[in-house]
Amino acid sequence: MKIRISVACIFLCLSVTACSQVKPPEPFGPLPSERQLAWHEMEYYMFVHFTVNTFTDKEWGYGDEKESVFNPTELDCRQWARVAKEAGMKGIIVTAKHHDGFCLWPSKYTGHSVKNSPWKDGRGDVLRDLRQACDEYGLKMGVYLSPWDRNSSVYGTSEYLTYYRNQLTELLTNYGDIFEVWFDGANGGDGFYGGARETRRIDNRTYYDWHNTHKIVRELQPGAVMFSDAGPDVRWVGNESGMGSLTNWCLLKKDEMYPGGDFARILGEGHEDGNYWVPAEVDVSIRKGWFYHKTQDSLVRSPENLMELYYSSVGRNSSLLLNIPPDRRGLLHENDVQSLLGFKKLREKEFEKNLAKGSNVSATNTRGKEFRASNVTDDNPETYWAASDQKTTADLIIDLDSETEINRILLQEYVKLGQRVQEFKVSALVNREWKQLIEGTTIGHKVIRKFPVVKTSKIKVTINKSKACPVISNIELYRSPGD
Ligand code: FUL
Repeated sequence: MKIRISVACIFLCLSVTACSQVKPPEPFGPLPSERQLAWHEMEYYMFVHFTVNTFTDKEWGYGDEKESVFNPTELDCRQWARVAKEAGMKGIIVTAKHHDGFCLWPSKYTGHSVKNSPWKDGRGDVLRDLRQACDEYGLKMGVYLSPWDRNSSVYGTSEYLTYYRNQLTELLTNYGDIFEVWFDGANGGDGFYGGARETRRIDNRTYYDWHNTHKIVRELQPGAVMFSDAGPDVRWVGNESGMGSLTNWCLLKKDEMYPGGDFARILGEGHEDGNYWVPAEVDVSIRKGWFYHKTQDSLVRSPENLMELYYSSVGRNSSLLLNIPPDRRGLLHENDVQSLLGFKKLREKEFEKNLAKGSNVSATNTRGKEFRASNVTDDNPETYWAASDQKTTADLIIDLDSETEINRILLQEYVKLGQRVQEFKVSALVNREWKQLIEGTTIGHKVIRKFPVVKTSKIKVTINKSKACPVISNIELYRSPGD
């Protein structure tokens, strides 16, 4: 009898333990790869446009520039890296080759490069210097290799593909780990083309045979993401003015797209029903131009303007690739540096204290103890709150303990399980009633939203619509000094 009771007890205990171990939600839809997840974490990094254009005062070089024009007097990649680091950036992407075809490294495959310039008597290599500087400052490095080459005599023929891939191979073999390869979409037109001085048009759907070029990147740099209008890993946001889209899916039907196509709106919003994970990157310049022009020294974006860019990029589920063009010395100009560092200070003040950190959170639905609501305020990106399967709406109530002034909210989905939320709103308890502060659509990796200051002891985040049970990893609240 005694034995039978003990067996029954053990059985009961085992089943209770089994029941309390609720399974995590099944992943939903396309998911980010490891390399994309690492990229999502970067959020803010520097673009460097530098080539013969810096010395000829152009934005697009024709391709006939003499190598001798490239002659920076104080080129110092360590200054670029030091500034990037101090500004809080995580990496630097450099125009290894822009449309003019001039190479910032001594490529074996052309004479149109630093090796025939007076800089360091032709023995210099900007890529090598940048690699060393990035390593010294703990930054990642990326390369821009323009597919359009207005210098190359073979541009427009199949021979050019070999040339392009050889150059890509040099860049991906000789300069350490590359985090992003940037394929821009400007394609074909008039140019020098080895002296032909003519217009060459290519069919950007077929000419580049991107599939085989992508294979080279995967093989040589498996950790690198590839950027272009249509991915494959990171997509253009569809404008160069710094505007991410409020609705921003990390999903894209990329097979229907190609670099240089007319897809601006789709690129902003992504496809809600997209079949690949291809998040958006906002590329924008601190000046009007991408390259340095003395006439723009007084037209550098202010710290406040950069702060707005941050909200419209990182705050809208995108990353911010901010261009700071070195001047003819080869240095980032003092005005740009001042603005960048001013922006860093503003950002620190803007997000000085996360008022939700450690707060108790309750939810109208919770999947199980392991997925409890307070996971969203525990400052651990690996824990999350999730609702039960089939539940696609829920409220999360953050208890701030006492009346607190708030005017910013930051939300993150646990994107390793897919992007799910389609509609949400945020309310505050004011005079015992819920007052709506904002409404939104997508969340994804990160959304940061502003609203007028409200004094409250409770904030409610309502998920109104989600493709599958919502999975939220982080919520932060701030009282920023900004509007
Ligand atoms: C575009 C180029 O045409 C511009 O010159 C610049 O490099 C920008 C970032 O990408 O496609």
